Amino acid sequence: MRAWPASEVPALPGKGRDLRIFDTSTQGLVTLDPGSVARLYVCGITPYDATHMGHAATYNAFDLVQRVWLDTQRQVHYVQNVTDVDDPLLERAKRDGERWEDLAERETALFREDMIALRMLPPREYVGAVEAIPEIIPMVERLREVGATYELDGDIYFSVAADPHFGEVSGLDTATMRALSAERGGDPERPGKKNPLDPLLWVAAREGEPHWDGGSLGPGRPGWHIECVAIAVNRLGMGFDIQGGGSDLAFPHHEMGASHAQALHGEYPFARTYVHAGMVGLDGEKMSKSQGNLVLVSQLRRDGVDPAAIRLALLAHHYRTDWDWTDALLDEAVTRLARWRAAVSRPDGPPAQPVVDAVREALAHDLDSPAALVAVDAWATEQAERGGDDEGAPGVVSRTVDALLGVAL
Ligand code: 5CA
Ligand code: ZN
Repeated sequence: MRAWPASEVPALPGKGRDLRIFDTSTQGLVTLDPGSVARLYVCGITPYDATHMGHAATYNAFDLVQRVWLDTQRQVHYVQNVTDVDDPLLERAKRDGERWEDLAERETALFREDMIALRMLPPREYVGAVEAIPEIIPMVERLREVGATYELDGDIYFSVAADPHFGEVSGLDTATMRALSAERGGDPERPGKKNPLDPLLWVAAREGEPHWDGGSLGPGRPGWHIECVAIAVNRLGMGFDIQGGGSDLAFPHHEMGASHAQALHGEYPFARTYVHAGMVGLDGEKMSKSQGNLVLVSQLRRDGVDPAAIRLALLAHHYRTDWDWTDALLDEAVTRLARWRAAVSRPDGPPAQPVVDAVREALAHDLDSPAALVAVDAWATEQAERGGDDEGAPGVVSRTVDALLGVAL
């Protein structure tokens, strides 16, 4: 699948610091040591509705990861998927009397436009579930060979008992796992399963649903978790640096994905760290396509909102906190953007290096974007109140804000 064009990342003086980030699996901060090519997998959209602020906030967090790594003069091998065949997409297409392929293509195209507008750097590889089916089938076959699967009325399940490390990503107790499994696409109540938590690897063809020739698996379509495992492991290998997504993916999606890969390869771990962004809500409810309580990036753009202001509104929250979208947040971001733009429009100003250092420091410390904004605010205030005579300082600040925060002033 085609990704989207990258906005330019200006070079900054000096070099950034190594990223320390909170790992869900160990519940602590980890200093990553990614080598010359950092490896990042972020779970992509299920394209049945447009990008909302929750998606945008999650992709913003991982865009910061990529930008911090680029600033340490590393390359970044970033892979993202598109879940372009799955139950919610099929249900929505059916409801609206549309071909599921058309729905997926249209919403993916809109997502790309939103990502470009928000200045999110693209993944190096952007891969759809449908195009990954030829990779998924042999993986399920191998899982069957190692004894990690069983069949139920033609459907193929993964046995969580096959991975001794099952449960270590999310660290949840069984009752919580069971409740979340029911909420998030699992089928813990289905009779005949060995463990209620066992997830589907291959869904046997059903009347009126799309299916593919699965070879020895029979006609059907892939389960959700194996999709991301195939796309990630075949491009990044085992033990890549960060598996990322919103906190709603820690269980079951990332837990199951890790177990699929670990059982398949007999190697540990799937990812070195599991990083999760908080949930963005509206009026106290998680913003979700299924609930329909959405503030859409594309709608705000149509209303004439500057995407740089949307991005500043996202950056005003630490990525791990849960927060609610409000119109007031957007107003604050619009004001901040105007102040920053005025401050960098002069030829000289207060020294820029402290701002570069502070933004780098803030982001390297678990992506503390609110602290980064405070540093730029302080410089803009100084510029407005007293000015400064460092020639070129506004240019350096402007490039810092662009390179590290993805905001073009
Ligand atoms: N296609 C799967 C991942 S393989 C999926 O979860 N798609 S999604 O469209 O539902 O979500 C895309 C990304 O946005 C995921 O990382 C998800 O965790 C994140 N996300 C969804 N809703 C919110 C929200 N309200 N706040 C923050 N992030 C969210
Ligand atoms: Zn995923």
